[in-house]
Amino acid sequence: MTTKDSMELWVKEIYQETFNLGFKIDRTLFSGKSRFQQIDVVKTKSHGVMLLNDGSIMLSERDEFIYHEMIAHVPLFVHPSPERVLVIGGGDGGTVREVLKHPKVKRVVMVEIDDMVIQACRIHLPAVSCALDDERLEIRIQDGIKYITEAGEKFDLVIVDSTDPIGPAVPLFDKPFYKGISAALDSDGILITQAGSTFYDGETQHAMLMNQRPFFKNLHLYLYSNLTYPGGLWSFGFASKGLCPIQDFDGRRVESSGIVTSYYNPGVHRSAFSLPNFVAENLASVIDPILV
Ligand code: AG3
Repeated sequence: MTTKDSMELWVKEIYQETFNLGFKIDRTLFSGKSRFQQIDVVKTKSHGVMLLNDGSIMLSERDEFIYHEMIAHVPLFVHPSPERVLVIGGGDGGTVREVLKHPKVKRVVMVEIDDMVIQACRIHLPAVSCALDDERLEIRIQDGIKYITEAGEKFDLVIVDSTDPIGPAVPLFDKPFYKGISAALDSDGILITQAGSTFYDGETQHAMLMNQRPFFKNLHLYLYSNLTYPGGLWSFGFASKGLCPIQDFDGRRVESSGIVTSYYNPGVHRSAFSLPNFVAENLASVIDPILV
């Protein structure tokens, strides 16, 4: 995770074994090895506190609002009555913090496999983990795949706030998991998935969407900027049983909600689904056209 360079410590995320991304460290706040992974929380010189799992940057205080607002508000402002939300992963709490800003949401279940992530973020990232004690939230320390196969509860929205599809996260990008999620979603259901870098993960995006295709009527990809993940322009998958992220979206709902955001707004929502040609061409056979 860190490297000593002229006596200075740096976060060094090596991506796809070919290049690295560096951030200068001020000091280390937490370092622990759980049953599942290495977890580090460091204070960087330029991006505030940063969380890393197995050396991959999960979030920084400086830009986490972008990721968490986009993963949550896009589907919540498309679904007409999002009352029950399931978050798989997301132990830092950023996603549930945004989800719980919606008064319509009555119940959130967050299924995080690694309690150490939650505990480390409660202590060192209070502005991210601040909603973890909300009374509408049930936290389950459990494997998301196991939960989905056994739960039997229905949801309006499922958000998979996962790491990259490597190691233990691979099944979270596979068909059986998406089949289980589809079964757990009600008729207007939406699934949001962490879909990687537009530049470096084209194959992963294609494979992920192909695995979702049999279980969802509409499949889309949408974009957001990121300062701390390799490649800068990252994406989420939007899969639904029928709702269209543009046609079923009414920007006036955002304005009248009074929900305060720093990145997300109706214009950002719409434009996020406009894909650069190289992305659209790569995914042409698997995503649905946006009709505007
Ligand atoms: N989820 C991880 C996104 C992937 C980051 N990948 C990387 N750095 N190679 C972030 C969790 C935030 N709740």
